[in-house]
Amino acid sequence: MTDIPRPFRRQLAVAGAIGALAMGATAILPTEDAVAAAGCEVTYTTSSWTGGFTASISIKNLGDAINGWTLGFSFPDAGQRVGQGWSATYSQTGPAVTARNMSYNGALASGASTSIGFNGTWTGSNPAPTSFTLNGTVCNGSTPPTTPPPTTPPPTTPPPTTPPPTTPPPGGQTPVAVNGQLRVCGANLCNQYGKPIQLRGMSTHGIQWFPHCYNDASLDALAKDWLADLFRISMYVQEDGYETDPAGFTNRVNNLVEEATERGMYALIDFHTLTPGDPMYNLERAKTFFAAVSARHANKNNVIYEITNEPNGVSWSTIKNYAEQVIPVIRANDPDAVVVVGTRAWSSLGVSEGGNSTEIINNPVNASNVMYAFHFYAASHRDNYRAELERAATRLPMFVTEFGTVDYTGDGGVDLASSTAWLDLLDRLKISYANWTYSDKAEGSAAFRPGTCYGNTYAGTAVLTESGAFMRNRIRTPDNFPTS
Ligand code: IDC
Repeated sequence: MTDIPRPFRRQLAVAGAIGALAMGATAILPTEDAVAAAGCEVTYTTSSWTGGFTASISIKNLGDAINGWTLGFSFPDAGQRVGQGWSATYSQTGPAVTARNMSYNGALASGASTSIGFNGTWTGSNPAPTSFTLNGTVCNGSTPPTTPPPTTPPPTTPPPTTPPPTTPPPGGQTPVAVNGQLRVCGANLCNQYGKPIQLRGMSTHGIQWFPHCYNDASLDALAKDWLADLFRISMYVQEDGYETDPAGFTNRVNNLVEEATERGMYALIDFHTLTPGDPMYNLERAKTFFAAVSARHANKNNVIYEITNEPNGVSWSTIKNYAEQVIPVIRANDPDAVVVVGTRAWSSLGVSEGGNSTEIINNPVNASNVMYAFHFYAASHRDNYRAELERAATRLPMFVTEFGTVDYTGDGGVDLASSTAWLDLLDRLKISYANWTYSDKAEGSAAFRPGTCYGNTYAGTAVLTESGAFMRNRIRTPDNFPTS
C-alpha cells in the first residue's frame, strides 16, 4: 500500500487533531453473484473551540470499487451535534451520524480517497468517534487479504534508516513550518524571519469541472513528490461556478484549504472572475465569499487571498475601488493575511490593453500587505511582458498567481524556451508563482495526461504531460528558504 507515512500526514493537522483508526477486523461483504472485498480507512481530525468544532474526514476505500457510499459513526459524547456539512449529506439520530455521498464523489475506485467535513457543536466534551463504517463495513485501515497470509517468517531486512528522497526533512519542515505567516516587505513577499522568499506551486483548474482531481492522493503528490509550496484554489464565479451554489462552493474551497494546510502548503484562494471582466459585477458575491472564508481560516498562517483573477475591459481605478471594498472584509477577520489584487487587462499590469504598471505605481491600492497579480502564457507573452514585469517588480510587490507554459487559450504546445526564460526571471526576482493547471484536462496547459484523475497515481512522471514534467522539475528543486 502506498499510503503516506502517518507522521507526515499528521504533522500539520490543526490543533486538537485526533488519530486515525486502525482497528477492528477485516470484513468481506457477500453480494448476490460475487464476493466483493470491502475495506476502508478513515481519518477524522478536528479543530475545536469552546462549543464548536470543524471536523475533516478522509475516507479511503481499501476494497473493490464502490459506486455510492454511506459513512457511519457515533459521537462518544451526548452533547456533540453535526451542523453544516460539505461534500456529503449528513443526518444524525441520537449519537449516530450518517454521511452520504454527493453526486460527484460517490464513485470510489479501489484505493481512492475522498474528503468531507462538517461544522459541529459540543457541550460536555468533544472526543473523536472511535469506530467508522463504510457501507456497513467496519473501517479497520488494512487492505483485505486476497491471498492467505504467508506461513514463512517475514524477511529480516532492517528498516531503512534514511527516508526516501522525496520525503521532506523530518521535524515539520514543510514550507509553512519553515516560513510561517507571510507578509509583504518592500516589494517582496517575506517569511516570518523577514526574509524575501519565493513560493512555487500549482493552480487547480476550475473546481466546478475537476473536483475529482483534488483528493488525498493528488495533494499528497503535490506536497511530497512535487515538493510544492503553494496550492492555488481556482473558484470560478461564473461558468457554473460560485454564483450557482455559493454555500457549496464556499465549502469546497474551505475543504481544499484544509487539505493544503494538513500538508504544510500555502493555500491561495482565487476568486476566479473572468467574464465579465468588471470585478464590480461580482462585488457583493466577493464580500459574502471572503467574509466566510476569512472567518473560517482567520487562525491559520498559510492562507493568501486573491480577490479577483483577471479584470479586463475596465480601468485601474475601478479595480482599485473594488479592492478597497473587499480588502476590509477580509481584514476584519484575518488582519495579517496577504491579499493579492488582479491588475488591468487579464492581470497583465495593463500591457494587454496597451497600458503599463505606472498607473498602479502612481495610484496604489490604499491598504497594507497587498500584492499585485501578473499573469502570462509563455507561448503568447514574451520579451515586452517580461520587461514590464521586471520594471514593475522594483516598485510593486508582484505575485504570478497564474501562468501557462502554452498559449493564452490554455492549449497548444509547450514553449520551453519562453517558459524557461520566464521561470528564470521569476526565480531571480523571487516572484512567487502558480502554474495553470494541476488537472488532467485534454489541453496543453494541464499537467496530467487525460484520465489521470480517474486513477490513483499522481506521483512520478508517467502520468505527466510535457507541461507537467517541465513544471514538476522546476518546482521540486530545493527551496532553501532563508531562516536568518
Ligand atoms: C481556461 C481553461 C479552459 C477553459 C477556459 C474557460 O484552460 O479549459 O475552457 O478557461 O473558462 C486565463 C484564465 C483561465 C483560462 C486560461 C487559459 O484565468 O481561466 O483557463 N487563461 O485560457 N487567463 C489567461 C489564460
